[in-house]
Amino acid sequence: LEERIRMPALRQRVVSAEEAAALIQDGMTLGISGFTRAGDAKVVPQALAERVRRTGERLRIQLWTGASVAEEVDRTLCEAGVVVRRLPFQSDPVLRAAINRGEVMYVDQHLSQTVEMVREGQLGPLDVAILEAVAITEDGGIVPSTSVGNSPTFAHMAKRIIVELNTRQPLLLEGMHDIYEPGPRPHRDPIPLTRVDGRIGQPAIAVPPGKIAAIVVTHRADHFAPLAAPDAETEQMAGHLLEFFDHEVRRGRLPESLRPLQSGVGSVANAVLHGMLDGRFHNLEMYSEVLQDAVFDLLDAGKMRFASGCAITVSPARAQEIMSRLVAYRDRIILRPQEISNHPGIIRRFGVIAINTAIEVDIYGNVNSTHVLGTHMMNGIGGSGDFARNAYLSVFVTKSTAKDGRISCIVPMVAHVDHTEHDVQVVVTEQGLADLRGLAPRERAPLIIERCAHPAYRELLREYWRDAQRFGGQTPHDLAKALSWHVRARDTGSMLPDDSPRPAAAD
Ligand code: 0RQ
Repeated sequence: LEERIRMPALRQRVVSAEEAAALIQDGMTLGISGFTRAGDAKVVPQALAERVRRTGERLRIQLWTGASVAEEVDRTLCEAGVVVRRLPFQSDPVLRAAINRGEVMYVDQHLSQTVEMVREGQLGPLDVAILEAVAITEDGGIVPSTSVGNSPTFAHMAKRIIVELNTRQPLLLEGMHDIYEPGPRPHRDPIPLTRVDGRIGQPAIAVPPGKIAAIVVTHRADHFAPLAAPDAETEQMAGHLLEFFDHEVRRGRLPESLRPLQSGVGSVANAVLHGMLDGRFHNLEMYSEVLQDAVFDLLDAGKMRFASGCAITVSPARAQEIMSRLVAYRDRIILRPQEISNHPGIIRRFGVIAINTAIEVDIYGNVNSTHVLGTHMMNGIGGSGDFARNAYLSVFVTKSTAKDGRISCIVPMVAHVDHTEHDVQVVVTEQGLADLRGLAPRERAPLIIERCAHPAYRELLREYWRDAQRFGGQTPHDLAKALSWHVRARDTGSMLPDDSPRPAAAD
């Protein structure tokens, strides 16, 4: 323990998870560590849920995180009926259902923005921060584990801090973080990060040691989710995108090292990055939020020179092996707070190529990433908006249909907009790729329909687009019919009119 808690006075603060959870009372706001299931606070939230179940007491909290956290937190606390408000991102099915029943108030935020609001008190006070750490330094600094997330600002703003000191997480993680908090507005200095591998901060989160109210020692591994294996369609999508990059290199618009890459979580993003193992691209850099399996493969293969992210989120199958070889990655990976990994100004500065996933795209290139049929929350916007609006190239990928072909992911009008047409430059489905750069809405529609829509919906979309033009305008729509596909799907389970041929099942 001396190695992990290097400030002797703080060793007195080691308590059980139950004792630490006793600091949390009804009406409080908790800010916990964790980003895409990496570096979550694990045992104190569970002890809290257990206490509520045992005592039957009334306890309602607001829960803030970095991004999605594992079942141990979101599901456990939700099932205990403890969470009344949650931000800024989640992906748990139990919590999602509670959100869609209107029981949990979910604030779906751009991931770079939360801490700006927290620091300026716009979301109210933060009572307790629960932060996973691999070590506490000689002067009380908190060394995060596999993610940084919002932890620096949570530590800075919380009245009290509980540290979950995780001895399972390798101490080698120390030194991989770059903790930097921008100064106050409106006269903030420019953020001095001018290279993907630049260091501008400290290896630990500096806090007054007196603020650390409790330390709980744990030995729990991150609970990562399995990564969906690539299928024929995700491989086709990756193929279209790699061909497009190749084309851009040949035209002299991109170097063979491309530009720093960002990719969302999931199998398409992973398939695209995997495709780069065999491609002509080399000396790649990543400026992203999540570092998944493929990043480690590219680093191993010598194709990627450096990866900057906010979290290491790998598949359970790879986690142990990657963590045991951390020494090989230490000098080629930096983990940053999410307001820096996702910072609009830095993304613009680096000219990032952003690859994110859509639920549906409309014929003009507006993207819905969050709401099924316009009303039901899936996960949240996450960092996709931070990157899409500010990227050198903003790419959105989606399969052309969902639910065995009953839903078209290319629609006349999206039923909820996360990314407007202004933030979307390339759309990719397994059918093909539409390069929308420099095109007006009237030029975008036929391209998206012909290149990206599934053949079973293409004629229906052509028909809509022909009719819509009768109403004129910069962006022609038949407003009476624009959302009729969604209404039909809500009422019948399918966007296809009764007499349309059914497309073959998606797989
Ligand atoms: O439903 O699980 O019930 O089968 O949506 O779809 O195709 O498995 O794809 O797992 O990559 O998720 C956009 C949700 C895609 C995700 C989204 C249904 C489909 C399936 C999942 P089932 P797939 P993925 C990085 C950046 C927003 C945040 C973001 C996401 C389920 O990528 O949340 O990009 N992105 N963040 O059947 C009805 C449609 C549908 C549909 C798909 N049109 N209508 N259902 N589905 N299209 C992360 C962070 O920032 C932290």
